[in-house]
Amino acid sequence: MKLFTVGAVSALLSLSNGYQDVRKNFGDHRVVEFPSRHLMESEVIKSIVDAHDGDNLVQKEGKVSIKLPENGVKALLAEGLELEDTTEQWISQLQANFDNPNLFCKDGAKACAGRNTEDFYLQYQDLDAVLARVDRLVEESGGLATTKIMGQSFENRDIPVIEIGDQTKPLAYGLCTIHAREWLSPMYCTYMIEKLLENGGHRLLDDFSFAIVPVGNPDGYEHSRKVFNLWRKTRNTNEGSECIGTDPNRNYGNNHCGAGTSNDPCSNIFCGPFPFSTPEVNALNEYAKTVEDRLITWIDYHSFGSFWLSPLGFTTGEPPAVDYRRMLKCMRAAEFGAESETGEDFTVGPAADLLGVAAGASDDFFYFEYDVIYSYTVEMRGSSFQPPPENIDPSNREIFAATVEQLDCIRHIENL
Ligand code: 0X9
Ligand code: ZN
Repeated sequence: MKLFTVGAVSALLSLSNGYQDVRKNFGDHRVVEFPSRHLMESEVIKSIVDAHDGDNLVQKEGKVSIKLPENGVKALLAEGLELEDTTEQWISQLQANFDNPNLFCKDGAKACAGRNTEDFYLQYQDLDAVLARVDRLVEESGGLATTKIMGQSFENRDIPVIEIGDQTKPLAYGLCTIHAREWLSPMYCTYMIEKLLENGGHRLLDDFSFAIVPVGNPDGYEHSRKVFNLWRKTRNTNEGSECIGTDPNRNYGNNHCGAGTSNDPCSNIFCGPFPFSTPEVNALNEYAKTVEDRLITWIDYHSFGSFWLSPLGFTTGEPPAVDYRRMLKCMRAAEFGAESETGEDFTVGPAADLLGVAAGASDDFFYFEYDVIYSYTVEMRGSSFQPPPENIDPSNREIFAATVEQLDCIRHIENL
């Protein structure tokens, strides 16, 4: 008789809860670490990585980790590169999560959403639980918060935006979960809404209003949670291609399809056929148009690596000093806020200088098109997209503390 292994049994038992075999998800892909991220500036290397749809997983401490198929690795080695193969570390880190019975709340959306604050953030939550909790928070806010549906995703899911406070005040526009696999992000926006509404309303509401989108890419998030944990993009079909999805953070209308993007629908950084081609990013922008005159800050919460990033992203270098001085001051305030809360050390600066060039992203778009000086991308903590769930609470606390410091800094500079 053939016996199931323990892993296979637990896989079968928890299939409906999104259990995944990370090694199977990887297929023949490997993760290789480059000793210096500047190697990525070489045209030869860039073209090999692009030709194999290399997935740039992270850049940290001058190094870069790229996931790409075996053939791509061979092509890089043929160039004489010295690469460290970190595939096994990645697989074991990500798989440890799925083997942890406490990774997700499995009690059903209603029960999960109804947990007390401490318990809700002990585990990752799926889309329904996140949105059910947000609904409950809004309902119980005594009119302090309201929900608007800003649009629908490609698969026709509603995308809610939560408006908090007096919507005539300067507006902080916050986005979570635009990249599907960055699971700390939906947990954070839910927490931020909770904190802003707690005890009759946070003091920040004296000077600011908020518009918070907890899950900007609901189709992708569900796919990452339930089918393929490293899914990044949206889930739209692409004409003339078998490949699915667009990188929503390459789909904005500033330097669309410029450097650090791809025109290949199979790429993880596919910019889409035209700006705002994805209904998700289009909805974010249509909403922005309706609040344009009040927009004071844009914050796009991603993960991972602990960065607080400003423009420029489409090219290296700083924005004009008159703007960058203010951007930097408030990034440093955020850095201080995070560090004081948990000791986590954030690196701050222009996006392209720190992470490499990537055009068509939200930070540049809000800065250039809507003149939002305080336009940021945050990369939350961790050494992978799905750090163990014990990270959720400290991540929430440090990012909220950082956001509060950032807003206090803006208030101070702009005399609000
Ligand atoms: O590449 C991105 O979209 C962001 N990193 S992530 O790993 N979360 O995908 C960084 C975007 C930074 N901003 C610009 N390059 N403009
Ligand atoms: Zn991201």
